Amino acid sequence: MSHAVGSLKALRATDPAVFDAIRAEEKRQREKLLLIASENFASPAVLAAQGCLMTNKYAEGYPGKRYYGGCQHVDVVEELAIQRSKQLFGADHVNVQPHSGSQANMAAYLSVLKPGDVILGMDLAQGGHLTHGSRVNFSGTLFRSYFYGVDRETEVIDYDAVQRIAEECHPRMVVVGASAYARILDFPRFQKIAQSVGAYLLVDIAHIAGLIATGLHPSPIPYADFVTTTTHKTLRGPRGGIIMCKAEHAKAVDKIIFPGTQGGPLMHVIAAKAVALHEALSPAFKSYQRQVVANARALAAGLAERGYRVVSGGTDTHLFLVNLSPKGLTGKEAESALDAAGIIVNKNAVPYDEKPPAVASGIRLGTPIVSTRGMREAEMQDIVSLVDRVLQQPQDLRVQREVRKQAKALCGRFPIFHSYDAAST
Ligand code: DSN
Repeated sequence: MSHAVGSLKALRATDPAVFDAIRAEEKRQREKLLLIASENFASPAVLAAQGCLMTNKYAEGYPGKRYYGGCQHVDVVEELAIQRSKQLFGADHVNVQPHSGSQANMAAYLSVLKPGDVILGMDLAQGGHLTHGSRVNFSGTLFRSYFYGVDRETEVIDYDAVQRIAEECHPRMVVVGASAYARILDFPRFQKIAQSVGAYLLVDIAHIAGLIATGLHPSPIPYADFVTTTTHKTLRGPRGGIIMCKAEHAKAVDKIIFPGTQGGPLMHVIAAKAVALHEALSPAFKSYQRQVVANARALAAGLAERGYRVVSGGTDTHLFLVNLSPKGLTGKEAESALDAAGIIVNKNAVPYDEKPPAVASGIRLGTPIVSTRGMREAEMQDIVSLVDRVLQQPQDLRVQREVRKQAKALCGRFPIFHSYDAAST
């Protein structure tokens, strides 16, 4: 076996089926307008690190305290990832080994809770996350979960109601964080609520990590016992998780990640996390995050001007929901018509949705990817026109064909990815 490390030519020669699928995915990412709020385009440097030969190394344990020899170099990248996370977020303690956001949350829970303890999180149906106590997830079967949500009128979190529910259910942990909530989260208020009932506070910043890293959303670090995140959403790194905590929880967190819930860390992914965190410390990353938020605001305002009902009336972040009931459309129909037109969104429940999640009354739109491509407010207006044209006539195949061409042309003005083409010639 002799080939360049990470060579795409080697991949094509060894496994043309996988190579072709990857190349087709690259074309999809290059040519379609991707508005999934939880996705982003990792940089070439992040991709290079994630595809590197550190995948070959076992490194159970932590830097300087491993269960395997030969860990000198993987120790370097893990230390860099830890130091950079601390610098970026200001946390006392960081563990960069969670394979995912779910595993980071599991570790945060199990470091201080016992099965059967009560947790209080945001309702998945109103913008929360599966791992915040949903009955179909470990968090809702291992723990007794209760939920808070948003006010029916304002569609923002009703903090007085959260306080009332906390007093009723006496949680051991209050969980904050969302996957479909567009407004600033009030962390000091959540801390007060948690403290008033003697609960720990866990804040899952997966969606807004990039905004927090750059000061565009207040930080939960001073208020929370635990802060978890994924690294691949607004933070624009590799797919994975990170857990941060107060110094007093450091030992328990490290122990529950390894050996408690995980084995060998993914050292190639940790290397890529280090690279992403380095990028996130740059001034360019702050400008990028500013544009993400400006673009989301422009997109939401543009759609509202065309008569779309934006949940909570707008956004403070990288995403927002559109309630399509007034337009007589379901989220499922909209997602499918837009997909056919080269615009990728996901159907999403809106607060107090009466439709099942697989149909849903809304769609969720986010701007991390289009902003990574370099699009700005003017292009958001182009996207508004394209989305509106499709949703006005969701059955019209001619419209979908025309919009697909326009979406591709718009993406073509903001080119990205050339490597797979280069490898295949
Ligand atoms: N699935 C992610 C999202 O789309 O928000 C959350 O884990």
